[in-house]
Amino acid sequence: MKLGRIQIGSEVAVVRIQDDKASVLDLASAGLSSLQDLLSSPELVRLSAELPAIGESLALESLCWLPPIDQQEVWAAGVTYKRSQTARMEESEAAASCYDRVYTAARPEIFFKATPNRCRGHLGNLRIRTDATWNVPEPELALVISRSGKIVGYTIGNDMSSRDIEGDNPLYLPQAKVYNECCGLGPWITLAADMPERSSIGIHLEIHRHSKLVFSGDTSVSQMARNLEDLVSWLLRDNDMPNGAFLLTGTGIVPDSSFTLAPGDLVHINIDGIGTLSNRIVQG
Ligand code: DO4
Ligand code: MG
Repeated sequence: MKLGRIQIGSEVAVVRIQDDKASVLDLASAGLSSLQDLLSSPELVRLSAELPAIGESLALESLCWLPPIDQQEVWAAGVTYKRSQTARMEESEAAASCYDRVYTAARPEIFFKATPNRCRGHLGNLRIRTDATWNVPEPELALVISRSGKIVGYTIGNDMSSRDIEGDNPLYLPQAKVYNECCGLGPWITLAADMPERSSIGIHLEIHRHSKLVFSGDTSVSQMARNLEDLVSWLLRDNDMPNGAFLLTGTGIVPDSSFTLAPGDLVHINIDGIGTLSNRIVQG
């Protein structure tokens, strides 16, 4: 089962996606008012399947997708794949030992990534900072965490990053990571029970410029050095999430150092069991 959020005129609707069609869910019939309420319901699986639909089912291509987030905070884990460790050690000689140590330490790197207003959904624009010169998308499996701290679903996250700012000084990490339209989420959430076995989840990134493929890369969740529940338990240590949370689980795909995103680029991230999140890159 997949759940998403769409814009219809001035209204926001929660949809169930099945057989390449979306149906608007009548949340009020179950006393719910948001996707977040549904995701934190103990009856999530049953309600997702059984909530009555309002109106006709809709073709997916015709919809205006919103990121599948209401009021949750978005956090991210870093240096969870060998490729991220290596790329960051190259990016910053001064901070190389920090990345080296965190890759093997018991405590993972976890940082605050975005508020809902900084997130964009499928086909929305993602931004390069005006003061950054070296930028990349980071294609990441995103965990959807309920108010009670359970992984209830998965979506695709794009942890947009300014490598020159982070590489200059690791204390600039929040500025390299958190700014307007810095985070892609979507296109929808696949409920946990419907995901493929973790070790077989592939992640694929393509970047197109003027209709030409300028970068592609692949990884798999099996390459991650961390366990997903362990990451969630670190996130929630002394850190309540009364609205639930999203946790991006780190990138295993980093383009070579000569590559930087340009305004107009189209970034496609595909993750098995979820689908494809596509975003246009803008700057300024
Ligand atoms: O250490 C900085 C950020 C790491 C990160 O975002 C990643 O590995 O995905
Ligand atoms: Mg990242």
